[in-house]
Amino acid sequence: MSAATQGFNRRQPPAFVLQNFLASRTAAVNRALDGFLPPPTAKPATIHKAMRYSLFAGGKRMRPALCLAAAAACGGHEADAMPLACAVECIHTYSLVHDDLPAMDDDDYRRGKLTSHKVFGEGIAVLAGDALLTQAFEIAARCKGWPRYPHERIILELARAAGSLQLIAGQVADLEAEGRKISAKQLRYIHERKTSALLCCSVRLGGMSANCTPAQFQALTDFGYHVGLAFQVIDDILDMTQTSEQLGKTAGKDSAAQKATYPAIVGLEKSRRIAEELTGKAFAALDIFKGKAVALEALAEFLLKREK
Ligand code: GRG
Repeated sequence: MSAATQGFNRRQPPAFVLQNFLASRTAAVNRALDGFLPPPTAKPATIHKAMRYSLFAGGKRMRPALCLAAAAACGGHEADAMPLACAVECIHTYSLVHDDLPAMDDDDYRRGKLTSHKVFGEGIAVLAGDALLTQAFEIAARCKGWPRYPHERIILELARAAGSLQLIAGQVADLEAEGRKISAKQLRYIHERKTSALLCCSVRLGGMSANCTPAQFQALTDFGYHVGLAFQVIDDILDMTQTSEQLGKTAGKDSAAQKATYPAIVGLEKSRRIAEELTGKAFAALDIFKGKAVALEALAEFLLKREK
């Protein structure tokens, strides 16, 4: 065997670099979203400008990244997962636009920019949120479906995560808990719905686009559930410990609004431990992928250590 061939045989697969993964996938998701949305000049231009304003304001694109990473872990093609990754990001952005409205969290900044209603007025911001939610289903409707996950199963997955038993239920419970003392169990109920449901849906859709096995689907569900809960605990910690400039949104809002959060109920140190434990459970769920879920592992670690 020649020296060159020996070198070839010994070559290791390239190390996974999360920064490169995130940069390339964010660019790909932005290109795909640009293609899915009506152009900003389409009439009525105001609504299309407003939809694009919030969608391209510089979000971290964590849900699309999780969706694409889950597809890869199951041996699928990211191109098949891309429309679903974009659909989830549209739903996520709609929820942020509506959450920032004066009738809800009343925030002036999001993703480092003025919120939609501050730029376009409340009426257009409500409609931009509505249009992004509807756009998500239009994008998802174009997916053909897969043998284990027919087309209607995909639409059902999105509808359930965004609906009145999950995302909206979490927001309702969150609104109703404001200024009241709630238990850790009630807080968990809010986090499961307000945050974890859509993150979990992202990885499940990625798996579905790879026609994943039932065992892989269960593993992705466990992973998404725990990563989603850890994400919210970290979000609450960051709200308390970071500045508005670092976060790109108003910091310290939770305590100002007397919101129930893990740091408020159990303190910062215990909250950090809870986030670590939840991330540990998310990692454990990935065992079934036998080292093929490198991107999901790296994302879970990144979400635990993030500073914004
Ligand atoms: C209005 C139906 C409706 C729901 C609103 C999104 C939401 C529910 C409330 C916003 C406040 C909040 C703490 C939501 C939990 C999910 C969360 C932490 C969102 C922020 O997600 P990031 O950090 O945001 O991924 P970017 O901007 O990076 O995409």
